[in-house]
Amino acid sequence: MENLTNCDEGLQPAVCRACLFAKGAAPARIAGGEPLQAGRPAAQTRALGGLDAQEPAPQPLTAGGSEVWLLSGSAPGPWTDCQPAATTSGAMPVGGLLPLFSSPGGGGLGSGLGGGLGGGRKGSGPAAFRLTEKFVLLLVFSAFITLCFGAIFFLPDSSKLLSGVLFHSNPALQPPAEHKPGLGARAEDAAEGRVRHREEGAPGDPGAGLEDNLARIRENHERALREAKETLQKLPEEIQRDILLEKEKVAQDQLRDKDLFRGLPKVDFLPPVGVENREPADATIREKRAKIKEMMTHAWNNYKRYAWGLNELKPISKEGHSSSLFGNIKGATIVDALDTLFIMGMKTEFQEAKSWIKKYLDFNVNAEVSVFEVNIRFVGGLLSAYYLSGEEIFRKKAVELGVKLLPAFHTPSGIPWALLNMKSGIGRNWPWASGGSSILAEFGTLHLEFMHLSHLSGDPVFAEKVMKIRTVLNKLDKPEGLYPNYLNPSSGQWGQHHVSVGGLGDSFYEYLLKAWLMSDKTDLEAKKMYFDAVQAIETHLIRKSSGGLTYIAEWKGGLLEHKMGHLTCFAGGMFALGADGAPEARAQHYLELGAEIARTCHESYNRTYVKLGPEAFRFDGGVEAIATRQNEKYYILRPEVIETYMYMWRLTHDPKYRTWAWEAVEALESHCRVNGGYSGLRDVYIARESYDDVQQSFFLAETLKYLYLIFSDDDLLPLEHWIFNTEAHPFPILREQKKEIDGK
Ligand code: DMJ
Repeated sequence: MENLTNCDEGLQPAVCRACLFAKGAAPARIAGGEPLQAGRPAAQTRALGGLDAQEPAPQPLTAGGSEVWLLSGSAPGPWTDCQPAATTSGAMPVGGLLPLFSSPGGGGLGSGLGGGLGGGRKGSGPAAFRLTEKFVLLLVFSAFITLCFGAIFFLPDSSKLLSGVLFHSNPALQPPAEHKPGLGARAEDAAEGRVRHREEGAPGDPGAGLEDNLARIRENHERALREAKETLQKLPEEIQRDILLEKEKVAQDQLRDKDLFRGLPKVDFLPPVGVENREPADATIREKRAKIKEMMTHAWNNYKRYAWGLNELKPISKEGHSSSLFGNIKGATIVDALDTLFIMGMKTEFQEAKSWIKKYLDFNVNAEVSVFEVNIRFVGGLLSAYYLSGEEIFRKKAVELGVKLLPAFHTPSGIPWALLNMKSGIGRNWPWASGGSSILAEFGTLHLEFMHLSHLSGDPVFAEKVMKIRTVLNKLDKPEGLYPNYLNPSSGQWGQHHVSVGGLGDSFYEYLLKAWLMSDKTDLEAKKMYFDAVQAIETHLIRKSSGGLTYIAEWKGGLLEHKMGHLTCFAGGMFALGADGAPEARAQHYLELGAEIARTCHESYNRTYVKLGPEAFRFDGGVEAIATRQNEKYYILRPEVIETYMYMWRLTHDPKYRTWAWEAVEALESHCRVNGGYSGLRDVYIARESYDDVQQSFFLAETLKYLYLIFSDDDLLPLEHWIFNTEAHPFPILREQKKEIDGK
């Protein structure tokens, strides 16, 4: 079990698979204990690990056409974690375990069992075992192996064992249990925002049983086999070249790290446009806006009182809430709230936050983080704090974090990993994602931040990384013009053909549109990709219910699931914001489409008891805009519906959007506000409060900010000057972006 325990300790899951599975191994260390870099294909890493410079690659034992790798007991030497049985140094040779394969000369039973079992047969060598004894031993040994494999695959709890041992055993990174509230799962798991990019049927869903887990295991296994085969087809020179390339990349990143601390280039700070924050002329609107600021004060003060410096607040337990999304990075609420504090004029609080960041915000954490979440909340929060305040500390921290995220791009295709250990630079994907794929909404939601990182650091590397993603996407065929949610970073090919404008897909589309807008409308490629995608979405996903509600369904290999997520509701604002760039004849259409989505999402709120919407609602089985499954009835203080109201208000000034936004304020106050802050709810259809006890950082970053903007004049953060990232962090439009970035 020692090796399995090693698999618990933050090693790449492929390492652990390597211990038990036929090929596809990816030892996390090479000789000398140097960690291998993320992005090296699993099989390739195995070959490298075994090579140890001049050593021949370990040869697997071939049995019945399939290669078998065995666990070594506690083999010393470079492969300290897991070791293929046939390694040449420091490992117990296969023959040492299999008497019939042993040669009298050693390395077989004589040196293995013979030396050990032979304790009672002093002086006896290999020949001391008779053929029958050998046969019996072989039988016992094979029975043992069969038993082990049988237990792993077929015992009722084997899925746990496998996901813990083979993939990764850090419980924090196990798939969330968001669909389980009714079954005793913690709603805060769901509430951690991890749910955002997941879909039903993933592990943790009560509907996803052992079968699903085993299917996923098989899928992962097959992928490992595929990768191993690919590597085996490579010539040794190619492998060597890949190693060198990989090493160069790592060295470059290290240099960049050092350079950064020698100082960032001087950047002229342009005073931000539209941050004056004038009081609205209308007294009622002024009052409402003041109320929203009071809500922010309540949320912030309680976080400060009970969870200061931790990631989020548990408003019922009155203590900190740590989310695995951020590894050991701390202070998510502080960083996420910075710009909301700024625009609301909460200067003292902004200064407190700044001092904490200066002293304590540390990215050198030895834990895995979600690249996407850290990017949108931390990089995004720091960038906008810099652009609003001009304080250098925020620029420095943003670029420092950007550099730390770069190893996530060390994959054969350049499509980044979802998860990254920021200390070791080792990355991997969510174990539940189709065939080891990266997620469209995750790798597709880096563009805005990375373009700004290049702008502020003078280093084009960030922009290059995200442009590479685009190149890969543009080369691929899209089924019916749609972008599947899964893309394999090793092969650069799509995974399952599932398409969604909600979880797993959403902000990819948002970032195409905003990339175009943020480039001062010079990034025409992004514009084209956006409008092409929207056209395919309209044709294949957008439907109208018999009650006249327009909704966006999900697409699974050509079949529609008539369900819309709360997350999908952001799309109303997106369609309206994009209207401007559409051909004239279509502009009005997109504005109307935005309005229709806003109405549908408002209905999803209105049809609940608490007047806040569920996580997902359906248009089938005789219902419209209502959650029918218990595990879709929760509300975790999400912003998407209010975000759409904000864009619709700014773009149409139809007063109904302020009315709807105010309804949401009242509902939040009546049902989510508690002494210790604001809490999400487990069920929006019941009168009894069913608190999930999490005050999400995005409640301060997004929900309250969008509400505040709805009751402010349009000249507070005007849309002609600012682009909101997907976490509502405002970035200025990069005027003359081309000159500035290309000119370096
Ligand atoms: C936020 O972290 C961001 O808005 C993200 O893009 C989607 N989900 C959450 C809030 O629901």
